[in-house]
Amino acid sequence: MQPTVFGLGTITRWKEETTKHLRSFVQRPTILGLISLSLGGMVPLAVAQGPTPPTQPTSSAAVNEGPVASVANPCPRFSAGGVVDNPPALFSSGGVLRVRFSYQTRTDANNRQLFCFMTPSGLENPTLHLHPGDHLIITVTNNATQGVTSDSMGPMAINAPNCGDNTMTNASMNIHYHGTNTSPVCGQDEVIKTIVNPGQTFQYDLQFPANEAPGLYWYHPHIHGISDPIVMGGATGAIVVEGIHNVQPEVAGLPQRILVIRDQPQIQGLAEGAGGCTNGVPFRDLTVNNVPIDSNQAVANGPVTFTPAVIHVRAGEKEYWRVSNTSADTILDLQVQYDGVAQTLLLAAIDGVPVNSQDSNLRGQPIPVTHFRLPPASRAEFIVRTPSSRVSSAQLVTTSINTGSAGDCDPNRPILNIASGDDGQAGNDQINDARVANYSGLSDGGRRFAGLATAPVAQSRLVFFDENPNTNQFFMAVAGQPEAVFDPNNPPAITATQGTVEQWTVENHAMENHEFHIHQIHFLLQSQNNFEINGQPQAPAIVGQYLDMVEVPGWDGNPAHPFPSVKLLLDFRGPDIGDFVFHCHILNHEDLGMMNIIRVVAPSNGWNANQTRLTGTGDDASAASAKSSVSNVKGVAFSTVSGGGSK
Ligand SMILES: [Cu+2]
Repeated sequence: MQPTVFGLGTITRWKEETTKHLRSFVQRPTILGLISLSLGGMVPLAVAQGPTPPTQPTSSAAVNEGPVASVANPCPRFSAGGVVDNPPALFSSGGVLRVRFSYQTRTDANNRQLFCFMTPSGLENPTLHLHPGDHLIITVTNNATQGVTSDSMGPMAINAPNCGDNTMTNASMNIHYHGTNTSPVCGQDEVIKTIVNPGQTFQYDLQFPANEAPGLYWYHPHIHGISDPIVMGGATGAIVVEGIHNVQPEVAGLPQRILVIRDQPQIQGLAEGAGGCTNGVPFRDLTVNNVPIDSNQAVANGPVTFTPAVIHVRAGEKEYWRVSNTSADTILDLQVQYDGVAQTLLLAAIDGVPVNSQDSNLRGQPIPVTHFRLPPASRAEFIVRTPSSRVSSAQLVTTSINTGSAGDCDPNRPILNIASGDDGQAGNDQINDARVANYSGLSDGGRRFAGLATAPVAQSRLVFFDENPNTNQFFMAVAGQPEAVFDPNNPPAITATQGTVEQWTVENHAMENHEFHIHQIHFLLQSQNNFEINGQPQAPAIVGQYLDMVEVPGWDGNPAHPFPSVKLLLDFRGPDIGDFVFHCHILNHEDLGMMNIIRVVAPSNGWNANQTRLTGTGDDASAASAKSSVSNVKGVAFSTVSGGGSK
């Protein structure tokens, strides 16, 4: 059957290279679409409330609490040079954290559009503290008074089965729980179909696995086409899965800082330097915990300066810094410098997983580094020794980054001035996440990836980043398939089997860096290949670790040079089945199409969990499973939106 084109849209973006993008929305009649989101017979708890709310489902775990009213003075921001405190924090109790969010937008004095999640009491983007096994129940109302003003995309129909509304607009929102190994079903960490439009209320009930690794995660909206301006607008917050003190005992009892680094459109609209990044102008400005570090060029073509934010520390004391790069587009290369000398940081966790904690023994082993490369969406947690009284200049900086001939220039710039003095937050237990809990015995609870390195590989695949500079299309391509920009109505490009391990090679065919992310699972980074021959350094400390983000540098364009690539072991041994996405986490690229869908299906004939494939091809086995699943789950998908389902 010929596909039917039923919609066209254009998107405008800040950056010249991506100012125009033509999307064709292709409806593919497919039986597989019918089971999207509902594999495994999970019953969604989510509720969309329009102007005429349908009957509300309830369950013991999730009680509908009604719409969340708009909050006055939303999305507050601090002044440049301000003191950085931990964000406000909320803590689970009795296995549940209930949160009510009003999603709002406003325009700041520099005409930048801000976005945020506000609690009814006025907390902005609070850090959500949970324990493994807890439920995170979020009732969120989309109170955005206007859509993304930089976006001219028209409404787009989302094919059934739907989760919430069935029309995606430039004012839609949803929430992704980045890095969490939670379920991709409607009402949990589902982003392909989940649509909450202005005036609507949606309820999440996210169950964290009992063996979730203790560490730092984060949340943000994930609507395709507008994720970049929304994340840059600031609708992001940290999630802490508690317990790292019993996996990396070195961090137990230390003063703790939660540092959420964001980016936003540059305040002066300065142009980046051509090639070589010579003029000191960054692509985006940074903020840390909403204290801005705007670039400032006082004289045309003159030097660009930055005013760092400030923290107060006690001299010569160990602290535990938990840094989330919640930038939309900005890669960081973090370094702590005392009088210009790079300090040794003890890296305790990457992307929510304590380093060296999954295999060999129960006690993780921190990794000493003098800098750490943090792709957008990645997290680094490390022990810092604060400067002694003899140090005159102490800073957290990001060193200069050039992401390739088609990429961006980011100069060396300061993020924090580290000021000695005991008047700061460090050790201030009045703020209840200002200190890591005390050690209370080694934990075996968070080792969900143990044994991945030696598990049999069920399938090997090649995926790659590519760009078409003539059409400004960005692709997350799968070898052997035509390149296509993302469309939420497309069928999955890859079908994998729950219970297996796959080895993926991720290449970069484009001439700028891209950042690989897959939802729902982590992967073991086996190797970084062909980086140096393309003029790029390997990132330190990440080979052999369990990540949800990895950077693949740009190709240098020399036909004699192989593409840069990374080799990954993907862990599908967890319980999650369903459809979810893998994409570049430079969100500007994701919005332009650099995303694709994977379906994980329950094992069927020809497969054994944790074993290699026995007969047939993977796709054959998946198709057989999908067909049988249709009859099992038909009629279940989202019927509870008007039905009254329970868990
Ligand atoms: Cu990218």
